[in-house]
Amino acid sequence: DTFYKHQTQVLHLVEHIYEPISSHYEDLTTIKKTYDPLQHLDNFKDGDHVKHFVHDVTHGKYLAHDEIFNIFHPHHRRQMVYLFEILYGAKDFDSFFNMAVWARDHMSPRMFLYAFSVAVLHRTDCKGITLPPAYEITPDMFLTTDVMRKAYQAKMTATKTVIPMKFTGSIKNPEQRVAYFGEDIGVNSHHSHWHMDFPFWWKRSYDVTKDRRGELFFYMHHQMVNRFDAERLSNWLPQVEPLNWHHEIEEGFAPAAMYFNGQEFPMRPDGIHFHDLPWFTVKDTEDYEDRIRNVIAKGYVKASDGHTIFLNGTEGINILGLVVESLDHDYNRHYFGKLHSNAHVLLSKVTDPEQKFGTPPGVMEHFETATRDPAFFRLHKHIDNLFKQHKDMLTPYTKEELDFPGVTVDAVKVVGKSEDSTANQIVTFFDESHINLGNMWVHTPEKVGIEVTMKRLNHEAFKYVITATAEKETEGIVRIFLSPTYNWFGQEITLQDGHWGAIEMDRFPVKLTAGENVITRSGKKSVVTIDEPMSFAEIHKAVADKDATHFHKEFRHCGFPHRLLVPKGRPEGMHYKLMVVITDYHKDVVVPDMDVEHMDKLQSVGYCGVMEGKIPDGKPMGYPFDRRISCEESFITKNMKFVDITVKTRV
Ligand code: CUO
Repeated sequence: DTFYKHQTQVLHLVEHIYEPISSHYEDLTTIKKTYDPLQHLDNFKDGDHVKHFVHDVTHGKYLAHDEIFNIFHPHHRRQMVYLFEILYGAKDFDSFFNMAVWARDHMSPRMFLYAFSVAVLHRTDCKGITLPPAYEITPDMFLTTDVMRKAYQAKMTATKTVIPMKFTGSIKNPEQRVAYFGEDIGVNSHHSHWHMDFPFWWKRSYDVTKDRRGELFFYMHHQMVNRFDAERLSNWLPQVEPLNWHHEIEEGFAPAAMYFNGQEFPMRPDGIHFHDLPWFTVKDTEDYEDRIRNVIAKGYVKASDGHTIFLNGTEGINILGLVVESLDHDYNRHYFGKLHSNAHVLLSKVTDPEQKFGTPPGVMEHFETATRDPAFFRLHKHIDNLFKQHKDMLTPYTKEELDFPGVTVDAVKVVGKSEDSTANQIVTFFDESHINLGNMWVHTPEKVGIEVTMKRLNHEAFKYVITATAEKETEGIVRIFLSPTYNWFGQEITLQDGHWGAIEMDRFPVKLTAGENVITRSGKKSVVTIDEPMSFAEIHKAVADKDATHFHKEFRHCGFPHRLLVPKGRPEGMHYKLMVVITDYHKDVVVPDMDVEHMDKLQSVGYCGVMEGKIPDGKPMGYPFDRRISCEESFITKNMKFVDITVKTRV
């Protein structure tokens, strides 16, 4: 019961985020009227912290209510982190919540929301509490201006309305063909959620394990880029080109969106060059990158305390991820700079580099909006190439390493659910996302529904059927990847070229009995995706029903949207290679006492890792396709099977 009470309180606090706390909620208004943080300093880890915070906020030193919170702005971030530390350090739930209520009405809504959300995600007494999807809390960060305007009209006139939203741009823009991916609200909330689970400003002193977070930074973005490339291919577009600091950014982008305070997101015309910012230059960025490239080429990094760490071990990729995202003091973060963050800022401010016109931040400076801009994928392709440079230097896996003695994969089949489905064919289609805007405003009469709909990619349910023979009873990990068969020119993609572009579909442990095994796995269970998040209304209902199944303590909210698991394909069918590899569970798993059942229960480990604890699969992410493959014949061992499948999009 306490849990449901807390869950409801959290929901109420993130409703109508741009308006003062609603007078509808008595408990919240009571706290608001009576709570004085200065009277409760002992309830926080650091009482002085609270004192300073209250002083600064009440003396107008914090970002004003109608200013735009930008996580990449050092002052904004410092303020947000300060609040986060107070909320995170509150000694019990009530102190945490009371302080949050106080803060909510005293500061910039999105700054509050960010600090509060990260605190909810990390406090042990908030385990199981579900935050509504970001696109319902701050729809303005996901919707276009015309849609928001229509929504306001509907609200003013209290008219029930369904507003269809179009993707930005016009038919003249080839990038428009893949807007359904970059502008998908699920992709954007996944990306923003990932960055809340793994904040780049996270401090070691918070004492929370973020296992292999540098590697996850590489891998999650690597997979997003690979998936974007696959979507491009299915729309007859070539692979995304990595950004180059000295070439023009060919494609412009017009977000057609407006901040809550009425300022427009800046647009970028075609063909702009990077410009120096007053506080760092393009040359700085290049220099930092050169230093990273040198370290990769040498194969070791000097830690801040002077000792040498070689990058050719399994830790190598993780360290590089930390360096590129500038996460860890251990690896000379001043020497390597903030390559990735600075690149986001350079792109975002490219049209007003000197801030002459006071242009607000571009989409690249918010994790909720970044992937809308095709340049996001170009930037991340560029960053991804650094990681590729490192992986290419590692010795390719040998046959002995790749093999799983005694285990053979005999056959692999994909079976669709629908009546007309053919074997080894997956059908994709477009349906609609719905966003309820009811939570934007307090004074919307309850009965008035204001909803936005937009096209979204989806696919029919399917399952994998894998036949494998084992000489004796054993346990394995099944790793499933998808890779386009032909490139943009229509030439067959070899494994030598194509391994880096492999898309991870699933990874799960299995028990194998001696003899023949038929492994059936539903696509739905994929360890890289999550189901559609519960809406505000659904969470409220689940609370009212006290339906505990929705609030499992281990439940993960980070993960790629399940409906985008399968790339779109083409109307006539597009060829893909489905690559299935079974490896030795006992060699791979690095968590003692982790049994198959337990490991199989972990959700969305693929791109989001384990929230607090170790990732059981010790193999490098992307294994065995992460390293160079010099020759296809010598790579494929009998514990692997590649089959041709088609992805057909229904029009
Ligand atoms: Cu996710 Cu660049 O890290 O956006």
